[in-house]
Amino acid sequence: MAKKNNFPDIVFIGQPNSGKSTLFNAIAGYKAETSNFAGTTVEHAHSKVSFKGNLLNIIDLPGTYSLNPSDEVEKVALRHLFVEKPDLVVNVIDASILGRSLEMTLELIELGYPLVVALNMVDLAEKKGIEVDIEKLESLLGVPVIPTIATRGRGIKELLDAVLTVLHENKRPKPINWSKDVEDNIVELEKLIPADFPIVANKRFTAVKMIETERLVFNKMLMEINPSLKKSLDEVRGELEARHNTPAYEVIAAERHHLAFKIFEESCQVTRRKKIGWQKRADDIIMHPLLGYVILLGVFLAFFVVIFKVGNPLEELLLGPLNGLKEYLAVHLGNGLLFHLSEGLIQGIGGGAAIVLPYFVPLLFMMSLLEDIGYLARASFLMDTFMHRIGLHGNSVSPFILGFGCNVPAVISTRILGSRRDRIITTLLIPFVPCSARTTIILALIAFYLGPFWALGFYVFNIFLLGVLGRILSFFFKEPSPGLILEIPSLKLPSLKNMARKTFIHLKAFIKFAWPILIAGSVVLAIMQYFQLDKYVNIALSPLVEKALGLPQELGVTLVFGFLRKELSLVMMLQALGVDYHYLMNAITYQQMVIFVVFISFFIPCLSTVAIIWKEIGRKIALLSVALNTAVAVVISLVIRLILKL
Ligand SMILES: Nc1nc2c(ncn2[C@@H]2O[C@H](COP(=O)(O)OP(=O)(O)OP(=O)(O)O)[C@@H](O)[C@H]2O)c(=O)[nH]1
Ligand SMILES: [Mg+2]
Repeated sequence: MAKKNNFPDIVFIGQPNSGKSTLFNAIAGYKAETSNFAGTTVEHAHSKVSFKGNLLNIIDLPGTYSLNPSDEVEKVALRHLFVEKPDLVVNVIDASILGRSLEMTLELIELGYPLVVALNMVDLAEKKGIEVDIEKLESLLGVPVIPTIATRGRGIKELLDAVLTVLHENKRPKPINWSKDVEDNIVELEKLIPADFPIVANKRFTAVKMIETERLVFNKMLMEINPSLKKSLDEVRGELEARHNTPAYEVIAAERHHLAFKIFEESCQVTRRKKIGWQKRADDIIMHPLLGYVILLGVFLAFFVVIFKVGNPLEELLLGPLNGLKEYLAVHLGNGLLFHLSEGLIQGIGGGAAIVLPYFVPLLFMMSLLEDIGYLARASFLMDTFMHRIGLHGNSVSPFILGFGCNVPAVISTRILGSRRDRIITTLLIPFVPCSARTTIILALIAFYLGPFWALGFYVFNIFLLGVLGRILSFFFKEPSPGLILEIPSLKLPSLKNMARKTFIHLKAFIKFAWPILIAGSVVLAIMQYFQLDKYVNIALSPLVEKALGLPQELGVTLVFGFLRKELSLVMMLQALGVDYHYLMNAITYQQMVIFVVFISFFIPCLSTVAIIWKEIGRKIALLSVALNTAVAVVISLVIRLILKL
């Protein structure tokens, strides 16, 4: 692969099954591309990754046992290493078989490219009772060693930090020390290599490989290009072989093997299986490929319980006195403009309070709790593969979960996403997540009149729609820089102070910006009602409401109220039709009811959501969100109307 750009090339190299591809996928995610090595059919994956403002080109090489190629695939991988000369090598090694793995690390040290060791599978090593003293290993090897668990995304951030440091310092590893006689032979041969000789990496590495790879093509080639050097090489090698009474390549291999095991023994303690701490045991369950998802589902359901067991009753409790106040004012102020104004004011203030206290605070508090104990990062990691399908990263999962409670804190929480692109896509998708207000409508209408299975079906359809829209949006918002490197922190007990602080920071954005807009919007609507402008709204909306959707004309104005707060649509609908909830079906047909719910669910996000998108992401995206939701609502409602007709 020719270098087309000036991003540093980082190759992952290591023995087969050391976890290179797992590590690569955890970093590169959905942006990975595969291509063949020039002139071969051997595939490799590569991806541009942005990390802390640096673009890195990461390449996942096929596994190789050593730097002496033994089959075609290894040859291709190594030719890439030798010819393309990456800017940095990440040697991925299996910590549970450290001694054997270090032999190749030693070879890479000789190669002399900037090097970082990813000590992968430390979980397996630990289970085997191998405890690695990382600092000791680093000092023995002279290169940074970063413990990782690729399957759980652990250590990836630290690994990339080390990569950046080594790149910036352009630090190269110091050559290893051979025994005196081998060292002498290497130095001797090094001196014999002429200046114009095509060396690999450095003369020393070339000299070692010349001695070591007797039977390989390398030496046949040498015969042709430099017969006199070949002669000297044979002499040096002969000397070494005579002294050790073994083939030269075995001398080198044995020394390297010996050195690798010495380093292994000095840096590792093999104990009897120790008792594993609670954090690790908890991690085994939380990140379990099956149980992990069951737990995630449980957490998700717990959110629902909080929303409906705490949020809903709290909301009613709050709105009760406000409604009382409205009635009181109605009696004392009559039906004049003053009453309508104060009604609008109460509506706006109450509406904001009914979002903040019952939903916003508990939801954000729970989310901060999950973040604080370290669960959120793990949930994101579990959802990463799934989220990649819709063009996002795993960490978009927490805004979505929040969205089921209330879209407003969900939009604010997209601040945690790394890139603006991810923030935009996630934000555009959030209004399609049925928030508690919409769930109330779905339950009150679909579940009540058609049965719980229809409501569930609606939910499933909704999630499916999210996926489809995600794919479509990620197609439009292509961006060269991906960039999610999850830091998987250790599990720990939560800090109340931290949680309160985070909740408050997020709350501020709503109180200062969205709430005033909500109040103003409510007052404007109240004034409209006073001047009986709703008639005109109904007439203006009738092409959509009556002609396209086949709903009664009077429902037009309920859509406008739905814009203030989604569940207001329900109340306003009953009011507009002039019926009691239980007699709703006398006024409209089942078809109309379904279409109404579908339309209300998907059509423009509520005013608070639009306001918060405006504030957090920008005006254009807020308008785009309104347009997208309206378009999707119209299309889906029309399709459903067509289906129901048939
Ligand atoms: N327990 C544990 N398993 C891991 C870890 N990293 C990778 N694995 C598993 O190890 C196996 C091999 O991982 P790969 O990523 O395919 O290894 P590779 O180095 O790309 O292998 P080759 O491409 O064949 O050289 C997979 O089953 C992974 O799930 C880890 O840190 N801990
Ligand atoms: Mg692989």
